[in-house]
Order: sequence, then C-alpha cells, then structure tokens
Amino acid sequence: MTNIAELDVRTKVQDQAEPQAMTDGFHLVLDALKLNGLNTIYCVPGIPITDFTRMAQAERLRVISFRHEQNAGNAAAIAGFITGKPGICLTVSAPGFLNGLTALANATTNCFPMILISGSSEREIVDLQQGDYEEMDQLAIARPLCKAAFRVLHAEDIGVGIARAIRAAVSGRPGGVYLDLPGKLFSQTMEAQAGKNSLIKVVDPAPRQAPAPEAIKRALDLLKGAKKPLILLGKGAAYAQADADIRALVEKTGIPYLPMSMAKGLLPDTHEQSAAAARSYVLPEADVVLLIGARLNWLLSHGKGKTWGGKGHKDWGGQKFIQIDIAATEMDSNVRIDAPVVGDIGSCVSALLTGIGNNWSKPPAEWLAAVAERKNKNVAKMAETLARDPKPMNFHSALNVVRDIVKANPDAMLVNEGANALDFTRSIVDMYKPRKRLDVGTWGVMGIGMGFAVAAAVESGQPVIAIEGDSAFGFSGMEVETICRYHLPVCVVVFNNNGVYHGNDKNLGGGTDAAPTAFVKDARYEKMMEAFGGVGVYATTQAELRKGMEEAIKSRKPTLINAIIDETAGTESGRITSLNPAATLKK
Ligand code: ADP
Ligand code: TZD
Repeated sequence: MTNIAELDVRTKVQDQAEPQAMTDGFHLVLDALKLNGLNTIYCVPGIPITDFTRMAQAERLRVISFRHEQNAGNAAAIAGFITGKPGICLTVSAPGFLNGLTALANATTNCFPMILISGSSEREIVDLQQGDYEEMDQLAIARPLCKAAFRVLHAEDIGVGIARAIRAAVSGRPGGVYLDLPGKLFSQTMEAQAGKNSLIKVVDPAPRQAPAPEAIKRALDLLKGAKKPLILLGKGAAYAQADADIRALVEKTGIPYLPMSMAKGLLPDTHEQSAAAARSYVLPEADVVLLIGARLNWLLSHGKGKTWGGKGHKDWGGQKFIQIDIAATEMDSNVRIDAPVVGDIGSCVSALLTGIGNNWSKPPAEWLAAVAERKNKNVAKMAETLARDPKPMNFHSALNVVRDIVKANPDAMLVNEGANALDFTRSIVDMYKPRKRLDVGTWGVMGIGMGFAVAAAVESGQPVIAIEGDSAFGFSGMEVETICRYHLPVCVVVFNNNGVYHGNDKNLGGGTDAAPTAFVKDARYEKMMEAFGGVGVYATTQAELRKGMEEAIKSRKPTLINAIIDETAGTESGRITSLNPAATLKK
C-alpha cells in the first residue's frame, strides 16, 4: 500500500521535473506524411483543416490551394500516376468532401494511387443526426467509391492510419483511399516522444509480386507459336515505371505494339514497331495478343465484336490472350484469357525477358509487312490532311501545330480532354517519353484539365501543354487563377468551336434559348488568364497558334491560347458516336 508521505514525495518530484514536451493531432498527421516522403498537399482550406494547411506550409511542405476540391483531387490523383506515390488531397467536411469524391472515384477507376483526407464533424452528433455543422457520415459514403476507407479517432492511431492509407493506395492494384479525420482529432494532445514512436515509416509500400514460373512458360509457349502476334500497352505499363524492360521486350521480340492513350510515349510513337496507325487492321487480324497493364474494357471493345474480327457485336474473334496484370480478378473479365500472368509488371516483364533470351525468332515477315503497308498508307493519308491550312482552323490544322511543338519539347507534359479535341490529339500528336500524356482515362471524364495541369507542373517541373475542348475547359477553368498564383509553366490551349462537340446546333423548339450543346459565340477565354496576370492569346491562324505556344514554353509564363476552330468541325461525341443513344422514334 502507498502511504500519504510517499505520495507527497512523488508529487513533489513530478512538480520539479521538466514539463513533458507535447504534440497534437495536427503535427502527428504532418509528421506521418513527411516521414513517408509525402511532401505535397493539394487542398481547399476551411473548417477544420485551415490551420493544418498553414502548419504544413510552415513545415515546408508544398501546399497547393485550389478553387474547387474536384480539381485538387484530380491533381492528387495524377500526381500519384506520375510519381507512383499516393497523391494527397485535403478537403473540409461534407460539401468539400463530396466535391473531392468524384476525383477519388475516378482515381480508383483508373488505378491511380491517391489519398483523400477530409476533416469531418463531431462523431457523436453525426451519428445521432443532430444537425452538426457540415454533418455527414463521410466514411460510409466514401467506402463504395474507393479501394479502402479508414477513420482515425485517437491521436495515437494517426501513424497507423496514414500507414494503412499508403499501403492500400499503392500496393497491388493502385487506387484511391479515403482517410476520415474528425475535427476533434487535430487538437488532441499526447506526449511528443510517444507520438513520435507511434508513427510508421512504411517499408516497401508496393511489394513486388513475382509471377509463377509456369505462368511465364505458358505465356512464352503461346507467344512462340503466334503467326500474327500483337502487344498492347496500357496505362498500367506506364505507371509501373519498368520503361527499359518494356522497351526491351518489344524490341527483342520484334512484335508490333499498340499503346493505349496514356501509354503513348512509353516507346516513342515514331518507333517503327508502333502499329498505332494500323489499329483497325491489327486488332481483328492478330492471333495472339499480349496485354501489359491494359484492361479489356469498353476502350478495347471488351475484347470482342467487329473490332476484334467477331462476326457480330458480341462475338469473339479468334485471338488468344496473354494478360499481365497485378489483379488476378481482371483475368477472364470479358473474354477468355489463355495465359494469365499475375504479378507486378516490372517482375513479369523481366521474367518474360529472361525466358525470351537472345535467340527469339521475330514474327513472320508477312505479318510485319502487312502491318507496315497499312501503317504507311494511313500515315501518308494523315500527312496530306495535316498539310492543309484551312481558314478557319479545324482540329487537324491546329493539332499539326501542337504536334510540332510537342516534338520540339519532348519533355513537356501534355494534358488532354474534350471529345474531338481528345480523339484527334491522341491520334495526331506523337509522344516521345513515358508518362507525359495525361488524359480523361477510363471514364472519359471531363474536368481533369486544370487539376492535372497544375500537378503535372508541380511534380515534373516541366512545361505543361493542356489541349482542351471549350466545354471540357469550363469544368475546371477557374483554376487558371491557381496556375497564375503559383506561377506554373502551363500553356492552356482552348479549342474553341463554340460548344460541346461543335457550335452550330439550333434550338429544335425554335425558341430564343441557345441549343443545349451551344455556347456563347466567339467567347474570349484568353481574357480569363489575363484577369489573373497571365498571358492571353487570341489565335485564328496556325501562325498565331504556333507563336503563342512557342512563347509560352520559352517564357514559362501561365498562358491561355484561345484557338478558334471551325464551329462545324466536330462530330457528336467524337469517336464514340456509336455509344450515344439516338432517338429512333419520330413523333
Ligand atoms: P488502359 O486504359 O490504358 O487500357 P487500364 O487502366 O484499363 O489501362 O488498365 C491498367 C491495368 O494495369 C489495371 O488492370 C491494373 O490492375 C494494372 N496495373 C497497374 N499497375 C500495375 C503494376 N504495377 N503491375 C501490374 N499491373 C498493374
Ligand atoms: N460530364 C462529365 C463529368 N464527363 C463527360 N464526359 C460529360 C459530361 C459528357 N461529355 C463528353 O463525353 S465530351 C464533352 C462532354 C460534356 C465535351 C465535348 O466538348 P468539347 O470538345 O468542347 O470539350 P470538342 O472538341 O468540341 O468535341
């Protein structure tokens, strides 16, 4: 038993001791991020995270503050794709959180690693639905839209919470993670040393997953017997950062390859084995297709139908598929996968390379000649179209300029969204280096433009060119202020054809309202950039567009070029008109 005298002595000793150094939730979150090399935060401040953003800047983290959370979220997502580390987006509760959610869901759909951290309201009040400020059960809402969702209630669990979020975002198939931090957590205090000990520096966050030797053998056996082999590179291959091995695999096998949109530049688009210009020939003709980090989703017509030589819309072609993917459940998702190779792309490609050795026979000459013939014919046809200089400009003539500028600046990042502005840029503008082309991805989502552009500039330090449909630009256009505020070397080119897809639609009811797809005619988008101190250019000719882009890249000044395009030039939905249900009943 302790007697009173003993207690007295203890109290005195405690009184004389140094006051314990303390830390709090704010600092523990910051320290946990820093410890894991996560030094950039894309955010919109407000209750309860305003002080957090200030403290982060005081601690020398890069804090990029946006005008809308969706753009901050898109920035974090693409930062994740470019760097392989989870991009961090920080928002306020309920409405701010919801604004960030589209980006989180889009990141998950595209397999981009990001962590959406949102402050949230008092649990006790939220759970009893008593009407707190910005009340919402955010964790429950986020959960079905991302890969994992966690909430931290106690300061001593912050280290574990951040570690779990990082691992969930980047291990296996990458994706979006939601981390819920209730307002009360930030001001919770604990002893500093204990706080420090509770943090985790994540070791090997995306562990390699080597494929089974028999899976490699099965794949090589299939590839060896192929008469008309084809390699398809997807954005998973770009993300994997196994650039040299992927190039070696393509070149050692001599197999023609097709890059998906964001895999462009993994090998330069000018590579002689690129079959991009013969896409509609090689897909139905190929007999064995090796997919590397590409899903057989709608972008590849689900691996069947006429695109693949099937007789009808749902019929399979005769191809056999080898698929490399980290997600075993991706196999057989649309058609039979004859040789699944499950593992990380780096390990899988390297194992294939070892198996291939140095005596691999190239594909039959007839196949290569047939591909080359189609390709050369299409390239020549395109060159003819690109050589024209119509007045006003159309998509081709304007993109001929962009193509030259990207060729002269292969390190520049290219952001791209729109319908026609997207499809034509993808097919006309060659990319020369990996992870330079950033676009609407799996969903074909509009609104990624300025968020992606900001993060591309921040993460790479390179000039950014954003080719934007005028409709697409509108979804995130206010961030030109953010671009100016942080002095980012971003050149936005708005392809202005006065509307969604094109600008010449009429009101079918005959009223004075504009048609749903039509915008204000001859809108002066360049003045938006001028309003915040950037450079605005109004370009009606190829020469004006070229000069504007060259100066923007040289000066690294925020620039918006309003490129005036023939308002009749675009087609409905660009290349995917067939997905657009058109009314068949005439009333
Ligand atoms: P695209 O749209 O370019 O065809 P997708 O987004 O459909 O590409 O496919 C990317 C695929 O890559 C996903 O199925 C994903 O699981 C896979 N993936 C992503 N990173 C890796 C990796 N490091 N190793 C293996 N597979 C990966
Ligand atoms: N909203 C969201 C979030 N994503 C979408 N994809 C759409 C709406 C629908 N949509 C497209 O699919 S493309 C597009 C919209 C609105 C814009 C096309 O017009 P644009 O490009 O001006 O950006 P073009 O070059 O004129 O075709």
